[in-house]
Amino acid sequence: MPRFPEPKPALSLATVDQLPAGIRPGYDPRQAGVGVVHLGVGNFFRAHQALYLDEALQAGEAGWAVCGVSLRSPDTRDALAPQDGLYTVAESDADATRVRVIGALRELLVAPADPQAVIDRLASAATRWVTLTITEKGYGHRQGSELDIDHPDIAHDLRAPAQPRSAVGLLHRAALLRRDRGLPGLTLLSCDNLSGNGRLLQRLLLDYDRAVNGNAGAWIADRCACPDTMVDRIVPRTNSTDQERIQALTGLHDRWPIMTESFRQWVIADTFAGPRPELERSGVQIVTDVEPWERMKLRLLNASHSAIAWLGMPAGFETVDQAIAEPGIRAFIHALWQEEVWPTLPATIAAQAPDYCASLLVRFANPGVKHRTAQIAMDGSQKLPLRILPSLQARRAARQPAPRLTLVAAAWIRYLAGRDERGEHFEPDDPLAARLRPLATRIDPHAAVRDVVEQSQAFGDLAGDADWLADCANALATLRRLGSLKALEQIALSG
Ligand code: CS2
Repeated sequence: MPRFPEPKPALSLATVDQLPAGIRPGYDPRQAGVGVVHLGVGNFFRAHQALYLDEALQAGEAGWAVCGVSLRSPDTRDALAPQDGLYTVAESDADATRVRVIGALRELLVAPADPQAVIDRLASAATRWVTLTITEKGYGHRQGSELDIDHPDIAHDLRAPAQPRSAVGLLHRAALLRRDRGLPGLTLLSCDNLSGNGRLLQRLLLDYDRAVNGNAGAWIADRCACPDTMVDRIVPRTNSTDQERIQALTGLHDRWPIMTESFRQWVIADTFAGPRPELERSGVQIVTDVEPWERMKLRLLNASHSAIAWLGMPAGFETVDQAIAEPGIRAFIHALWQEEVWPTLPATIAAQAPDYCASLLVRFANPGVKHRTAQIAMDGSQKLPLRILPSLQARRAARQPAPRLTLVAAAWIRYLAGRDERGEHFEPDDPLAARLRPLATRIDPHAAVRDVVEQSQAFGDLAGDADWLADCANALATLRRLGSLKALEQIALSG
């Protein structure tokens, strides 16, 4: 008879005490007390904000545990509820992997299944903070940041504000209840990679309030705070190898653990509506102005991530560490930063950029974290305007060349066509894919670029810049003809 290995016991409150101190939560999760509602309870939140709040609980600050809300799928709740909300985070670098179990996630809700439970939690007296990671497309805004009343979820909520689906609709409904019940306002922390994310969230809430005649605008503006934030940590989707590695380290079966890097950063503007945990203890930076941090991250980290994804994925590089190990890609990314982005940054950020980028190269090369290029390549219509466009516009305004940024834009358009360099088809992942894919496949590269630029509305005033459109079409033609690596080589030789 074959001998199978003993199945590992499942992680839960009943088994967690088997783990050594330092790995298990150093407090009793049952006593933690929920004071934070998180919208969009995915891997990023679980490896970032939840960890900081876990450390606050660990330090004895009660009342900062989390109710995690999924706005779409029940997967996270289904995986974590049977293990009492506990999950393992592994921090992995070239030298070591360190695991710990997070106890901060105490409740799990699924908004489509029970929107009223979410509203009740948001409107409860115990709730002080709401954190959000709902991705760029989850805000329901137009470029230029006003509320998009045609966005399907927003349009739904404007018709039925008592049964909201969108984050903005849920928050607004809760704000009305809090105001009517005489409860304090909330600190609403957007933790998505958007420019001025807190200000954007506030504006959308006020736009929404006007659209539903809620008369809560003054209450939201005066009582709630929406600080801008900058969040940073590379957190890929979990794969089965990660799960096995982590299980081998803890000896407990976790249905959905997380593998991430050891680096993490959180910068928050110093505007809170009420109490806050002492997050500085965990290295959080509370500052007066987040913009320099946000710019540095979006235009250097996220821009180069997108470049690696759109150029690397169709060329067969499945993960960021594979792509950055290719000398041509590494040299291209370095030149993109140095030649085209650094000169557009304000002096204070530009001075830090060389060190910052050197550390990015190390983070991207981390062999412990398998960050898939296909994951980063998605939602380009939402990402490109924040990551690539501002640098491109600054270069054009200064009459400086930008062949690398232009190639990245062309690479996104090629990605949208859904065909890799071996001729295999794939589904481009973008909220506008159905509209843009047929345009991106146009044989004439000039027509493809013109139409995608126009229809995506992702390129601002570049849509009217005939010289840039021609450069972008030439870059697209080169990518189609030669593939990514040869196209990069051509730029390197001409530079
Ligand atoms: C990535 C980000 O998926 C993406 O678009 O660029 O999620 C990136 O990993 C994080 O912003 C790092 O903090």
